[in-house]
Amino acid sequence: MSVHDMVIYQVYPKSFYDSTGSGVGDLRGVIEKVAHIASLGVDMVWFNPFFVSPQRDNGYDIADYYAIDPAMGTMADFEELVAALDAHGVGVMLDMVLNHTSTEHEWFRRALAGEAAYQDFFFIRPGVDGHPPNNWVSKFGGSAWAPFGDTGDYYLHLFDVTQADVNWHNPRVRDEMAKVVEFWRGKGVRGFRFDVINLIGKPADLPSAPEGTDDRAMYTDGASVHEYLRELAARSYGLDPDSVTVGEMSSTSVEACVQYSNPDNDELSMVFNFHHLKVDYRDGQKWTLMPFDFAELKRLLMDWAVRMQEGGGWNALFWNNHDQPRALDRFADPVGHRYESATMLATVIHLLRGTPYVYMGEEIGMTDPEYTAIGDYVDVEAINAYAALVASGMSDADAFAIVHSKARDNARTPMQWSPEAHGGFTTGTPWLRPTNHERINVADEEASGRILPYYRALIRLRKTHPLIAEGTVEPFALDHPSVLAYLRRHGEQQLLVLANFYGEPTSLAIPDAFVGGEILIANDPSAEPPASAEVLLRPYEALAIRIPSQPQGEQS
Ligand code: TEU
Repeated sequence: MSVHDMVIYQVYPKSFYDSTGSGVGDLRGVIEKVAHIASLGVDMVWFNPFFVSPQRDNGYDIADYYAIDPAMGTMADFEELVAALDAHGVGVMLDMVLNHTSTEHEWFRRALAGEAAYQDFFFIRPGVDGHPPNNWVSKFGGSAWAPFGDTGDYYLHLFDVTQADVNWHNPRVRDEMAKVVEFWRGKGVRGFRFDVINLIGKPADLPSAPEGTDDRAMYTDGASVHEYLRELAARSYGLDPDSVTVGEMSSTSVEACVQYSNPDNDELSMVFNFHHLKVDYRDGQKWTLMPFDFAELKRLLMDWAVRMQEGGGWNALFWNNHDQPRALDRFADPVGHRYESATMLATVIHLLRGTPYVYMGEEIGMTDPEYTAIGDYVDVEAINAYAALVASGMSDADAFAIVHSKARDNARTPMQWSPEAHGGFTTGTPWLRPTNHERINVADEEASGRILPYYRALIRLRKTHPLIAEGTVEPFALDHPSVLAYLRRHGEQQLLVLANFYGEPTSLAIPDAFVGGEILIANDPSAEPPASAEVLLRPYEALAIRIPSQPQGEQS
């Protein structure tokens, strides 16, 4: 199977379905909902981490890579889940958090207890004049260094203080990490998502960032990442033609991503980057409020599409994940035009060059929750950010407005299965509260909704049209103020994809060749083949026009 015609579904297990009434989702809950996943036509499910963890960062703080968090189920449940998905031809992708471990991991405990061999598993350094060893900051706020017990030394944590960065320069660490991947491959797992994997090549001397420069440049996409990835591949997934790997690349560059994902380099199948999801950050800062910059969004999406193609790289395509507020709320209109917005955004991603990912709930047009108090949020990042904003002198109301629009919890609310209590997610008290399940839920979508069928149709198109899976991409009408457009070509065939990102109608000129072309898919069921080279688009309309309309040897 090629990753080019795959579509991957993301499940946040804590919030998918609770089979026990504990208020937290679990593996048996996913087993109960396999039919929903399979009905989408996806090839693989990426599960966020469900390993043993103190849950300081919702499972991204792993204390044991080989065991399932008892709150989520047992190894037998996991094996049953793999089999249940496999029965529908759906594979499993696990989240490998190999850049850091929980400070409750045995390696860190033994390091703290004084075992030198394990101290070399982490970055432990003396302070400088009573200050941390360098000026790096944690992505969750504050210094990236914390006291290492009472030794007077510090350990590095680029994320939460309980997530200690692991020293990949140590060959024993690399052995251990390859063993982890092999263990899960032994359970039939063929997909791996590698968390912030472009941070594993930080220089061993951990230099401070020069005054006034961004410290991320010091540790991101470091020279040795590529070498370590190739080594990991060679020891585990590298020779398996069925393996699917995706690296999460934090603050990366196209050049680096080409290298990670060009098949000739034997590193990864594809990469996630986040540049297009920072177009509503003021001055590059997440904890701000700003309407999204459409021109920049377009420029970034098209620039990455073209440059990844030129370099033979492969992108993972996504609007949503467990770290991002819902794209519907950020880039479109979840109130007045929910159907059009959801399907327009989906069209843009699913017809592009790359592998689309659907984040649970996206397929029914789920939105950010309508929370009203800071107490509704549980994510460590949101809580730290709120405190920092208030400490900086901002009013509670302004700080709340920012958290409300930016918090990762926006994506983590339970999957809304039905209009019943807690969206049918749990019979207990949900760990995070859904707010609009009476209006937005799977049962209603199945009965009479239009978003879910549209997702199924889009996913099917990739499987039936090499034009979508394999075609080249080029931007179209880059200067248009409200339409994102691109062309795909494959042999004789061409596809023109148009998406109006705004609530007002607009028009644009298309190449004459597309006049009278076939509508491959449109979110307006009454859309007709264009009668002239001037196409009128309704609010949030998405339209894909194909020529020639009846290719030989391909069924639509
Ligand atoms: O996220 C990496 C990452 O860079 C995030 O911190 C992202 O920038 C942030 O969430 C946006 O606000 C990965 C996981 O996806 C995330 O859930 C983890 O918290 C993080 O790594 C640490 O493992």
